[in-house]
Amino acid sequence: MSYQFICFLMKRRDFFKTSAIGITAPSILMSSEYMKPNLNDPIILSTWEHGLPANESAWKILQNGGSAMDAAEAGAMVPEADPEITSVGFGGLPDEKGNVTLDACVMDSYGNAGSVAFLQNIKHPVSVARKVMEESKHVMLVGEGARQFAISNGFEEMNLLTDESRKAWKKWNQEKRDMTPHETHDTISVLVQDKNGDLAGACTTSGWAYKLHGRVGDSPIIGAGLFVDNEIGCAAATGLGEEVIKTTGSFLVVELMRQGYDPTSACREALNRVIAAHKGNPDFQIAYIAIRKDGEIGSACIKWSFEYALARAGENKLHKIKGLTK
Ligand code: SD4
Repeated sequence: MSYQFICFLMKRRDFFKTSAIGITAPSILMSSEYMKPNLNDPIILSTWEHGLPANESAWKILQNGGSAMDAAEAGAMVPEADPEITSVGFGGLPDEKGNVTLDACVMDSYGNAGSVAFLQNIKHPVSVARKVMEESKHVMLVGEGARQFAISNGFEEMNLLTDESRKAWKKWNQEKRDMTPHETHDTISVLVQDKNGDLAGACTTSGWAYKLHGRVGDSPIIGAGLFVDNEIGCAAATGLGEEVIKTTGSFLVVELMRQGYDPTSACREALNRVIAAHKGNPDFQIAYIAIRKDGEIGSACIKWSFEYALARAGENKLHKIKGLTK
């Protein structure tokens, strides 16, 4: 028997010893031991400063009896509609050819998912993603097909470039400076737990500014930009999508919570894998946010700092955390 295999067996034995119930599937142990649903204490957790107004809008939906999914969608729609936010929806910075192309996804408490990628001329991709989930047999629609689906479901077309974003693109087009991803990345991800303890999430972005035409990031990819498992918890990402996709980041965070990691440790562990793959010194940002079924929340980021907005118990506040690397 190899040393690694003996260690593995010992670790499993320890795990089973410390669990109250005995030798059954770890996920079942976790759900009965830690995963008592957090009831009557809704939580809204969003990325970045624009999470604050998003949380406010989501909170109103919950107060009026809306579900976690209703609230997550309403939250994500706030920065989508705000022309001042240059990384989401209307006013989002375009790709290298000057087209605003949007990615978004949603996931509800029943494990349903909907997503759109490379969508153009529609202000609320998150709502189109929800329609894909609820009104089609599919999970993901992209590009022209997604646009046609949106129009046939009553969404109006509009030009998403503002004067400011057009100016910014023209300036970039003259210089063609390689943008580092963290200069322009500010996706909104919104995670919600409603008063029944049910979880849902939404994620929406215009992606990496001046990206190659056709580029799709992690935000519309279920398991990368967002993942919800109503038994265990939910997680969402912001930052360099290419690296989130390669590690199935949000799914990984939820699976780590299933294995017993608390939400912050789960976010850190998921990021540690990216950090290790980049020899301990990545030059880009990724941040995760997570809610565990029992109401504990967590977050971590790779570099510099990251802010998440947390609405809970009548308070809506921005929290700043430091990166795991310098
Ligand atoms: C992307 N993850 O398209 C998105 C961008 C982002 O904060 O998160 N910005 O890669």
